[in-house]
Parts: sequence; structure tokens; C-alpha cells
Amino acid sequence: MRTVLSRAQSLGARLYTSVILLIWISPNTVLGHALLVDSTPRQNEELVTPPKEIVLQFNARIEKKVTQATLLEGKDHKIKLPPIPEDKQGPPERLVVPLPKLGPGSYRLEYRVLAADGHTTPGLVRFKVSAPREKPPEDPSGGGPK
Ligand SMILES: [Cu+2]
Repeated sequence: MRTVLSRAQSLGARLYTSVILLIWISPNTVLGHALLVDSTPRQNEELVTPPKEIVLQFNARIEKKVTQATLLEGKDHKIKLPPIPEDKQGPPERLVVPLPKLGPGSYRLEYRVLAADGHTTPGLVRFKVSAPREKPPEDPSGGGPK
């Protein structure tokens, strides 16, 4: 009887250890997801100069080769993007999306990245390019109130 009891106890101890291990491991598993931690332009940023690229910074390494990205202008006008470079020299958590020449407008980049843990994560970065400010009419007298 004693042996049965001690066996049950050791099984219980093992289960307990497993549960502790699972709790301890799972935050790391969640971190395996590629979540956006920073971007250039930032979310909802308004720019005067159109950006030449969008830089996405994730919390985990991503498979750059299989990244999908779509740029939309206004309501749903799709803008063709050049292929995303592999960027082997860059950090594995960073993705650089080159952009074509952009005019003023509201843009959103929709992306889907594959993290090293095998999970794909969709995301979205919105930004605006404002129209260049109209230059004030030239005043040969040198300006100032009239
Ligand atoms: Cu994941």
C-alpha cells in the first residue's frame, strides 16, 4: 500500500512539475509570434515627404522570403509594390518594404509575416502623405504686412 501511495505521490509531483514547466514555457511560445513593436513611418503618422520604404520591427525573427505585403491607397486602390528584398544583412526581426513613388494620400500597408515558430500574423500600418504646402506668392518687396 505504501508503494502505491508513494508512486501516486511521485506521479503527482511529476504532474505538478509539468504544469509549472508549461506555465513557464508558454510566455516564450507567445513571444514566438511576430508582433509589430515599431515601424517607420509610425502608425497613423502624417508625412510631408513621401517615404521611400516602410520599416517594420517585430519582436521575433521572421521569414522574410514568405512575407506578403499589400499597399492600399484611399479606399481600396491597390498600389503595386516592388519585391521585398531578403535583407540578409539586416536584423532577422526587421522587414524593409520598398515603396514606389507616392503622392499625397492616405495609405495602409497590410502585411502577413511568418514567424520562426510557424505562426503567421497579419497586421496593418496606416500613414498619410500630406500635400505639399502651397508656397506663399512671391513678394518682391520682401514681405511684411501691407
Ligand atoms: Cu506563434
